[in-house]
Order: sequence, then C-alpha cells, then structure tokens
Amino acid sequence: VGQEKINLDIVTLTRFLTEEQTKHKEATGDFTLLCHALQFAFKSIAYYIRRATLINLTGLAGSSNTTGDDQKKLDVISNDLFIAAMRSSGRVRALVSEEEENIISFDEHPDARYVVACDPIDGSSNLDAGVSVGTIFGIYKLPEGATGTKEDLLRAGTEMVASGFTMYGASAMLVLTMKGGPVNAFTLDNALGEFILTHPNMEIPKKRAIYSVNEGNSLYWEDPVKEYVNELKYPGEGGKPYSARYIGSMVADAYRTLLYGGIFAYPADKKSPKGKLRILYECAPMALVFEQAGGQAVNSKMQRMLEVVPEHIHDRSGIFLGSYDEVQKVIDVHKKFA
Ligand code: AHM
Ligand code: MG
Repeated sequence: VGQEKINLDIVTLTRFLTEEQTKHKEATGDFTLLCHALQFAFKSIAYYIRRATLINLTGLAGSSNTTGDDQKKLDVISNDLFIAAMRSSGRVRALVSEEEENIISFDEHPDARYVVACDPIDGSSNLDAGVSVGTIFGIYKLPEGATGTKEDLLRAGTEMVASGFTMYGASAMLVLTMKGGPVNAFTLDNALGEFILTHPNMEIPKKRAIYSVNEGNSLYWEDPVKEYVNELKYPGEGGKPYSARYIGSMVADAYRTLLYGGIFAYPADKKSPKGKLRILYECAPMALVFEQAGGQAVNSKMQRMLEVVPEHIHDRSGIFLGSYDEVQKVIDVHKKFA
C-alpha cells in the first residue's frame, strides 16, 4: 500500500530488436546489429549535446559543409560519431551524410548489405540556444551484386527498409519504423542508458488545427501556398483559425506533429525553387514515418514524397507532411491552381 507499482515488463530497444528479429525467419541479424550501432550513435550524440555548454562545444567549428552552411562544433563531432558507429557495425557498405560532400564507402566491409543516409544534427541553428535538435536516418538494402556506389543511394524512399529520427529534447526520443510496419518511439532512460519503448504503434491524429512553417518566407511563396496558409488563418464566418508552432528544427516540429497532429511544411519558393530540406536524409525518412503512422507527405508538386528519386545525393525538395486530412487540404488547394 502506498507503494508505486514498478513496471517489470519493460521493452528496451535491445529487447524489441531481438524480438523483431526472431519474427523474421530469414533474418540474418545484420539489420539488428546495424540498429545497435545506430542506438549507440544516438546515445553518444545525446551525451555530447547535453554537455556542450560545459565542455566548450558551442559555436562554430570554423568550417562549412558541402551546401555552404557553417558547421558547428557539434555538427562535426556528431558526424564523426555517426560515421564511426556505422563503420564499426560492419553491416554498412556506404553512407551519405549532410556533412560530407561525397558518399563514404566502407571498403573494409565489402560484404555489408546496407547503405545509410543521415543528417547527424538537424536543426543545428538551434544548438547553442539549447533548443531541440535531432538525427535523421534512412536505411536501404543493397540489391544483389551492388557495391554501394552513389547510384545505389539515388533511389526512391519507397525502397527504404527502415527510417526514423532521434530528437534530443527534454528526453532523447527515438522514432523508428521498418518498412510495412508500425511506428514506434523509444525514450532514452539516461540512468539505465537504454531506449525504452514508450510509444508503441504511433498513429498521427487524422486532423488538427496546427500549422508549422517559416512564415518569414511568405514573401517568396507561390500563390497556392499563400492561399492555403491564408485559409488556415482566415477561415471565414464562424471558423476558428489554426495555431502556429514553428521550432525551426525539423525533427522537433515533426515529432510534435506526429504526436498532436497538424501539418509541417517547408515549401519550395521563389527564393529556393528546389526547397530547402534534403530528400535523402530529411524528407524521405520523415515521409516514411508519417505514412506509416497514417499521415501523408508530398513535395511542392504534390507528388508523394516517397516516390521522388533524387538525381544527386544532396538534392533538396519542398515538403508538406502531417495529418492525413491536413495534407489533403494542401493538395486540394494546389489542384485549384493546376
Ligand atoms: P540544417 O540541416 O542545416 O540544420 O537545416 C535544416 C533545418 C530543419 O531542421 C528546419 O526545419 C529548417 O532547417 C529550418 O529552416 P529555417 O531556419 O529556414 O526556417
Ligand atoms: Mg539538416
């Protein structure tokens, strides 16, 4: 009496992965090992982010990455941690990172069957302010005989075997989905050093009156986007306008959208006709998560995001993702203009 009931049946990520593996008779355990390396990378990055201000890791590294963004010290460290983890897993043949101009091949593991695309720290403009950032990843399996060249990564998101992201927020939250399966989220218990399954079978609410977009770009928006956002803000007689929420970290904005519903958008516009966010390691992995949670994700041409095939590894796209009905509204407004 008066004692808290302690849950003795905790599903750690390790247990979850083991149970998943035994469900698949043909599984070799390679994917499980890759996921173990992933979770170690997330824990390490979370650890450095939490201590950044204390150990002089805030600020710029003095370099810039392929797309010309100034790199923060934590961008560089997280990228190195992520690459080292993928390399040492022995299960990754090649990797694309936002922070690396070229694909990285792990030639020491010629038989590895997976390729990974990642943004080691997404939302880094928020880092020094202690606002949530995240790591985004997409995993592809190599076809027979493929050696993990750039071309092996220039594939539609529909071909991913798994994707997800970790948000480094009040807690580190790992959202993971495997192709054709549910979306599960795990919370890092810092004391145990384990990701614990806290949000099994996530389903995004079908609709919710929240929109998330950098409205400072509205001067450059195309007409359909302007009209769509105006409809949210000025719903007409008796309608209630939407709430705006924009963190400026895709991972954090997406995580909230997944949980509460609503829409997140980074449209292509007159200033950035190809959009800002990258297809391989930002848009496609998120699109898989949102579709498998019951939502939708489309690009600025209203094509299904997962079917877009990039021409180059760092290609960008406009994106709208979120609740099924909210994304449908964007599609419908665009149809009127077509
Ligand atoms: P980054 O990968 O350089 O951090 O940029 C990606 C970030 C996303 O997390 C976020 O959605 C977007 O850029 C915010 O951009 P803006 O500051 O233009 O609103
Ligand atoms: Mg990014």
